[in-house]
Amino acid sequence: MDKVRPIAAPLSLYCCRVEMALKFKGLEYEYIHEDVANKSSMLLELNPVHKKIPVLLHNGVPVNQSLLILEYLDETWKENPLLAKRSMNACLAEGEDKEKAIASAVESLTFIEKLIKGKKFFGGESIGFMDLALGWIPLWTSVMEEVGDMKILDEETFPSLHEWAKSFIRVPLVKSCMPPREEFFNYVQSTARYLRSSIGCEEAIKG
Ligand SMILES: N[C@@H](CCC(=O)N[C@@H](CS)C(=O)NCC(=O)O)C(=O)O
Repeated sequence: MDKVRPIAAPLSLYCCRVEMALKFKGLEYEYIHEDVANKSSMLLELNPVHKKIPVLLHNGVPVNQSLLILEYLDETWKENPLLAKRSMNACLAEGEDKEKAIASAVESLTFIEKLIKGKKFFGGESIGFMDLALGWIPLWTSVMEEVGDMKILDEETFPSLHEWAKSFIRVPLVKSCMPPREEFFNYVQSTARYLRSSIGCEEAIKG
């Protein structure tokens, strides 16, 4: 059985974030109390860079940083997902499943549309954390739409997100880091073909 042990303290809200996720996922865990005023050698060894809690120990392997821990939990345990399913599902599925996956992707984008409305970037006038976190949307979505023969990021439904996407990909540093569209398209197309043929659509969607 998996051994899940958060090294944490009840008064740390970063730790509460992780504990909420563990409970939300329905995981059993063993809480290891840490006193940050007198840090344990275990904490210093497992988080030598920041020396902070929370640290999640999964079968002895440490994961640091509360938001990364949330992502790790979500990728490791699929039940009660914290993050919306990716649009790759809509691209791979067919028929009714495809419609459902598109509706789910559109629902997530509707939420994001509300956040960006009236702003140039998520943080205001210049790029911030959220812009980088969501910076995959413009290229990924447009390529998925083409490979999956579908429309997700419709300009009329998501005018603000469209404006943001245009401004974002025009920023020189963003441009310099993004892969060329054609190369990315070929990569996604061959990945989709591989997933459809080797593990079957059903499995790909679950995974
Ligand atoms: N970015 C970190 C922040 C964690 C953090 O600041 N933890 C505090 C407790 S609330 C800590 O360990 N402080 C000890 C120290 O700074 O030495 C996260 O999200 O996990």
